[in-house]
Amino acid sequence: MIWNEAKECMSRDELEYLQSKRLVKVVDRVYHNVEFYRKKMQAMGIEPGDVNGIEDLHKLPYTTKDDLRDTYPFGLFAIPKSEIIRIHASSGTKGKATVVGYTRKDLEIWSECVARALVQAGVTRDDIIQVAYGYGLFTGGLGAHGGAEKLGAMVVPMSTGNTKKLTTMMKDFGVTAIACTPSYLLHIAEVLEEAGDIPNIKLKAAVCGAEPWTENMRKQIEEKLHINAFDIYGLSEVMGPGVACDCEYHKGLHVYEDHFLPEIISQDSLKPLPEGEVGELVFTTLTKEGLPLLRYRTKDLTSISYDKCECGRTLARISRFKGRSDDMLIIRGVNVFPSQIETALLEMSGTTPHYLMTVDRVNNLDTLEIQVEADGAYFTWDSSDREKFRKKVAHVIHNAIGLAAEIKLVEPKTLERSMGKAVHVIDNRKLV
Ligand code: DLL
Repeated sequence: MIWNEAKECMSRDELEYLQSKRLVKVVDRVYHNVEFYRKKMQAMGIEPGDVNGIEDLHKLPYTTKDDLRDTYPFGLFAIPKSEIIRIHASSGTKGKATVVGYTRKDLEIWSECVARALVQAGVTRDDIIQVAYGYGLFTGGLGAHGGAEKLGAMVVPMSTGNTKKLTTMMKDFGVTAIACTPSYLLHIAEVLEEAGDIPNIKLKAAVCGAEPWTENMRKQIEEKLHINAFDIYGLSEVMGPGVACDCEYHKGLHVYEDHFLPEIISQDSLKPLPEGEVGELVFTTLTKEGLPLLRYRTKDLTSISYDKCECGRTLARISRFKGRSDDMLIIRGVNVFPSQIETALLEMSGTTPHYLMTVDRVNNLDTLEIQVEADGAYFTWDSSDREKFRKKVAHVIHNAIGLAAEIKLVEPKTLERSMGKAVHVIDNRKLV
């Protein structure tokens, strides 16, 4: 049985005892196996023996995405590479991907966590689930896939991209559950609606995440498709989808705290905040072998509650996300840092590093246009040379951010210069 399948959760005391035991072990492991942590702890005058339980968590150093970048690709791995059986990666800052590695046991625990989320969404082994997150280096596709297989449901590994095929299979196979981003599900709903196919589907549940969405969007999805929609959260550094998920009461996302120890900290003082206050979510992984992380700063803003949920689960709940404390955008499920564009432009000739991104949502699909200032010489070329160059810029930017964008080359000094922090992004998406 998947732990908590029957809501047989531990008491908070039992859970905290387990967390403490696991924390002591993970601190010892990273101290002895990861030079980065050993050096950091030594610089702070901490030894593994100083951490005897979760009450000592505050003594430990934080970890950031930049630390992963600086130790790229495998510098934070805590186990020989021969034990790593899978790699995933997400966007890093300043041009380097954030690489994460999993041992066999890590993959088993990941599947278990996603299976828990699916159970919370009412999915069972009798369901047919379409996984319409991207497969590949992104953790969404294979993460959801592993959890659905663990549960024993019938998995249709759709991935993203072919909505017509997806809706046809949804009808023909009698698909009962779907895992995809909420904006994509709204798009799917529109396609089904236009074809008059809503009465012809058997969908009953959706497990959506990977991007910000609102309670309103959740309700829209539920009403349009006559299903129950759930909010699943995760990040590749910590594991992937399945770090937390909401239950049928939709009063916050239950964090799988036996594996991921959460804290909410103040972005200014970096000190832990009391229950209920909004701050940055931080995780310490308690069981990961490949890439254990101490106090990883997610940059996601939320609050936490330790009250027992109406569903009976004792697991802490985080509220729907209030945004991020950095400039990361999530466009069509892909994490994009504007600085990646600047880095790419600086590395090529013929452009200046001045750019403006405009993000829109058309038919529930994100669109991205990027205006880039070209060198003056560009405007003296003939139109076919200009088009060739525009395509080159589009290719370079696509490679840098992992996402195709509509590129417009504009004359030097046309983009507004700011007196303060440069404005590089206009995000017109309205999360209603
Ligand atoms: O997005 C993992 C995932 C896949 C989660 C599928 C859920 C479903 P990353 O690409 O590393 O991993 O992006 C992680 O996405 O720090 C949040 O800012 C955002 N995010 C993820 N889930 C949610 C959610 C995957 N339910 C980043 N609500 C995180 C709001 C979310 N934001």
